Amino acid sequence: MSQKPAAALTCRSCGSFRLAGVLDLGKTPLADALLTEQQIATPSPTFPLELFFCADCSLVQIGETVPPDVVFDQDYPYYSSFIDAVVQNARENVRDVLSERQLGPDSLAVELACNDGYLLRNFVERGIPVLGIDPAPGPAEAARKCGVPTLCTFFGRDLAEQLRKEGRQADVIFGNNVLAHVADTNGFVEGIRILLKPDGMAVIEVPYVRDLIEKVEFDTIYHEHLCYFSVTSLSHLFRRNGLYLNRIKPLSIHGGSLRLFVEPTERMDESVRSMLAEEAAMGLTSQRFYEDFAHRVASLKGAVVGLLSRLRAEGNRIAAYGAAAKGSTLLNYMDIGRDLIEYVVDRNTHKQGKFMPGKHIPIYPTEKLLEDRPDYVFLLAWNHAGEIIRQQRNYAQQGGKFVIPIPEPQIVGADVALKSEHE
Ligand code: JHZ
Ligand code: ZN
Repeated sequence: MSQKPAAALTCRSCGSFRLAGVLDLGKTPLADALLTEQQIATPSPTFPLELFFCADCSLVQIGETVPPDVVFDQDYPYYSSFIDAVVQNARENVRDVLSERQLGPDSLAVELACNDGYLLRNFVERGIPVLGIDPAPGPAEAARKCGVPTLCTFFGRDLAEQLRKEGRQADVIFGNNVLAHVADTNGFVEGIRILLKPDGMAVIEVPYVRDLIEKVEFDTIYHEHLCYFSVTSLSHLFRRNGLYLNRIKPLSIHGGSLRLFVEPTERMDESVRSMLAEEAAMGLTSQRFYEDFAHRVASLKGAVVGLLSRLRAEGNRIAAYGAAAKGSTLLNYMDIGRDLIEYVVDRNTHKQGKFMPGKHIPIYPTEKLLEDRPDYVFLLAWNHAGEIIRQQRNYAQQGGKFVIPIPEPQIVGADVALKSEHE
């Protein structure tokens, strides 16, 4: 592992210079910057994508910060409501919060990065006031259309102060898959403290770095994701900003996530205590835990490219499913282009008709799979394998097969598609 020269980088959370390089994925284009036909004629910008570990607070992070207004621009294409598992997870999250907190017409539920309103509409339906905040114009407009009043802007300390002055403090603040995305990590967490009522609670979901490392989910590394959290690093981050990580619920969503319950008063329960102890015992808080990761990622590349190349050499046609941001990292790092994958399908209408960044593979509606019947479908959105395979059972019954790349390449056919229907 290379030790980063002290000059340039400091930890996004604790400010330490003691950052050690974990993995270098080279220079890649922005993962969600899907291209139009005109745009593929000119080269897209690429940015260094390198992962570091902080020896002081254990936070794993990338070095590069692409300006947030470039990442979350007019064309930001991620709309949560296209993914059943995400909608379902949000519904359960709200139901659980309401089962332990009495919220009514005088309460306020805020969501940071409310996207298209997939979560807050569960409160709107119950007559509980909400406020959505999201910097991406397309999803923010979609949220307003489903009845969620939404501020299209970035959240941080200043906005929190302003809302508080206006008397708009929150009983509950949700933030799913947003903490890793913000450039001013401490300012964002401090903003949560400012905006919360003294007896309020923040419910935050983040992908878990332990799953990333253990299951070689290297493709979840891209410029949108600045941080990759452990319980240890989170606990330091909240405490520094006057908040306490009191409870954790592990979730399987997005390859393995944590739902964090954070409050202005400390009352840490056993779920946090045991995970902190487990992380220390398994060495996740030391550089050594990350040492062979780069090697495991390189081996995975060999195995995936080897499999796809063999299938093509045998005369098979391969398409991919899911124009996911993670798919962009995978294709670019593994150098997989149109010679191996003919096209990608995706249910998100905002992505259809565009092209994958860097590799310029075209994106079509999912119906194309049944019409065209490629021999294999490569699951770029492997984290939704169950949902996708269930939905594509007709394709599978007609002989189509799926390739799941992570944690190791695996081919599945109709038997799995039919079995997963009953799960
Ligand atoms: P999916 C996103 O990452 C972006 P991505 C973001 N940066 C983040 O933090 C993580 O999520 C958590 C499509 N699909 O969820 C929809 C279907 O077409 O793996 C999506 O385009 N049909 C905010 O982009 C893509 O696949 C389906 O049935 O890596 C999946 O993207 C399903 C299930 C998905 O996230
Ligand atoms: Zn640190």
